[in-house]
Amino acid sequence: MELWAREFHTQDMVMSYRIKQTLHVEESQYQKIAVLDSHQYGRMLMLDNIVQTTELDEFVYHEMITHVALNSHPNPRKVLVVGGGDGGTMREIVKHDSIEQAVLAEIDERVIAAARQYLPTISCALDHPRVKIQIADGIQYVKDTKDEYDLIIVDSTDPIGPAVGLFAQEFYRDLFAALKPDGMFVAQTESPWVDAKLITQLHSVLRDIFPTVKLYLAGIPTYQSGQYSFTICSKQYDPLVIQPGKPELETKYYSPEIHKAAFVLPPFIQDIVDGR
Ligand code: AG3
Repeated sequence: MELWAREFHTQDMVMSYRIKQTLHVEESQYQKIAVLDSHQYGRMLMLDNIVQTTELDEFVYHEMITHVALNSHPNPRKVLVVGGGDGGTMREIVKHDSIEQAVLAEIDERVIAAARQYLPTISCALDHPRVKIQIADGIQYVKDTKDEYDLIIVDSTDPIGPAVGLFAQEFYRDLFAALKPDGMFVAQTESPWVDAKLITQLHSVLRDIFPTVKLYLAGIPTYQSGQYSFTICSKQYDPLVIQPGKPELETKYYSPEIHKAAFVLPPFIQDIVDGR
């Protein structure tokens, strides 16, 4: 028997994966959690039928959502990750010796448990001594925090269901207040091919809040269209400039050259960012 898992990337576009084995399926308080072993991409975590991460391509996303900000901030000590229960973002953050504490605010502890059990290469840093796990609603957590973090990373799923509030103006205002006066904020902001409107709207909202707002790109084959975007906002530092004295990182996608190249946008994507 052939087993296929599929994700609707849009109403009109489907991605299918041939599955070797279903490792785990559960319905948590918040969502349906599945870990499947696929032929093409290895083990993958799905939440409500949306692929969050796969063993084969996760490094692109996790390296790019962390190292661009951590290398353009001169001395990041305290970082907050909203979402990110699989632990991949934390694994990259703890590569930076300057980090004294990295807090994970994940709403669904079952995601953490599933990642711990079935995705050890991704979740391996969750027990790191500088990592602190808070089972909490990230929106409320950020609202209750003031002037505390050097960097906040929103490692969320798509803006549907419980994640809608993570793409909202009120949340971004709270985020700004939760950051130190020289803080930075990074979020995954979907694909310019299928979510152009979202990117235009987010950038317009964020430019009213942060002095610097930039989009950068990475190739992530299991996400819609394969070309994915991140948005970085900064109160003070230029996100394009790698601060002096940063040690070389052990990475598979990120490099100092990629850091700069990722901000080079084709004109049609620049138009999306500028709302033209
Ligand atoms: N969160 C990113 C998800 C977006 C993927 N969207 C999709 N496949 N439709 C990733 C979490 C990894 N830590």
